[in-house]
Parts: sequence; structure tokens; C-alpha cells
Amino acid sequence: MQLIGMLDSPYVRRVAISMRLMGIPFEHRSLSVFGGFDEFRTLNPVVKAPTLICDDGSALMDSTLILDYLDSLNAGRLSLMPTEPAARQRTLRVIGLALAGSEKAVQVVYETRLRPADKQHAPWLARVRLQLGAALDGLEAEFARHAPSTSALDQAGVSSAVTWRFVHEMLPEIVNIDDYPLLRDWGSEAERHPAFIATPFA
Ligand SMILES: N[C@@H](CCC(=O)N[C@@H](CS)C(=O)NCC(=O)O)C(=O)O
Repeated sequence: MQLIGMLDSPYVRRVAISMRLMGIPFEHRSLSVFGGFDEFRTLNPVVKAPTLICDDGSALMDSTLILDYLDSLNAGRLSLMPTEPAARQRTLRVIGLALAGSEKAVQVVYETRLRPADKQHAPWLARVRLQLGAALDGLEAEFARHAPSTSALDQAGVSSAVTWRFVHEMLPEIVNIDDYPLLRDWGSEAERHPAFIATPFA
């Protein structure tokens, strides 16, 4: 299998780290959806990162759908999704907050770095920044109730740490890491895990 996309994408990175944790071998092709647009189109004409090229050549996209497929391959081995209902509900809530945080951060990046300054829409940016702050607040509140740990790393832990890294690396001007001490500490702990070290944000 080939995983296509750059590790500066939180979506690509969450899939790559998960594959390492699950022990699923893959080849990583670090192609940009911008600079590598034409080459990316030959693999997936929709140009979405991540794209997973399966062993039969089929191209899957969307990190959550790719992880769902990988989970089916890994049946009976390590899964990053708890099955007990209360634990699964908590995991899904954290993943939802993390994915929303990534989505809003990506929107800020696209709006401020891709769109010419005279075409940027301040009310839209203000709305997205508010949503990003709410997602990070939600994660901080969840961690106050239930702290993640690398000794029991699940998809909530992977996705929240990956989002945190992306958000504070890409948007230091709007996210003060000390406003989120639990996320900051979790991010530091997770980044020391071998699966994270082997999958560097770049
Ligand atoms: N919901 C998707 C979001 C993926 C996404 O938007 N990836 C970005 C890169 S960070 C991308 O493909 N951007 C190019 C585009 O949307 O045209 C997922 O979870 O994989």
C-alpha cells in the first residue's frame, strides 16, 4: 500500500502514525497537493491528502475512511478504536474535536497564506478562529476529565496530538501554547513516542 501526502498535513500524519502503531507496512510518497498537483492527479484525480493506494490499485481518500479500512485489515490485531461504548464515545468526541480543530486551522492557513490579502474576508476568518478556539477548549476540557497516555495510545490520543502539533506550529500568532497546558503536555509526551518520532511533522 502507498500513503500519498505530506506529513505537514495533520490528516496524512494521523494515518501514517496509526499505520505504524497498527503494524501495517506501507510506502510513503510525500507529494504536495499544491506543488505536486499534476503528479498527485495521476494517482487520485480529486487531489486529496491523504490518499491510500490499496494493493489492488484502488485509491481511498479521507483519513477517517482510510483508518476505517485499515481497521478491517487489522481485525484481531491492535485496533486504535475502543469497542466498549463509554470509551468509544469519549474517543469519538475527542477525535471529532481534533478533526474540527485541524479543519479550522487548515482554513485559516488557506485563507491567510493562499488568498491574496485584498481578497481575504475578515468576518469569515473571525468565525473560523472562534471555531478553532472552541475545538481546542473542548480538547483541553476533555483532557481535564480523562488524560491521554502513551501507555494506552488510541486514535483520540494520536489525532489530538497531531492536531495540536499542526495548530501551534502553523498558527503561533493565534494559538498561545500556554493557554492549553494539558494539550501542550500531551503533545510533548506523544511526540516522544517512537511512532511519532518515525513520522516527523515536516
Ligand atoms: N476530511 C479530510 C480532509 C483532508 C484534507 O482536506 N486534506 C488537505 C491537505 S491538509 C487537502 O487535501 N487539501 C487539498 C484540497 O482540499 O484541495 C480527511 O480527513 O482526510
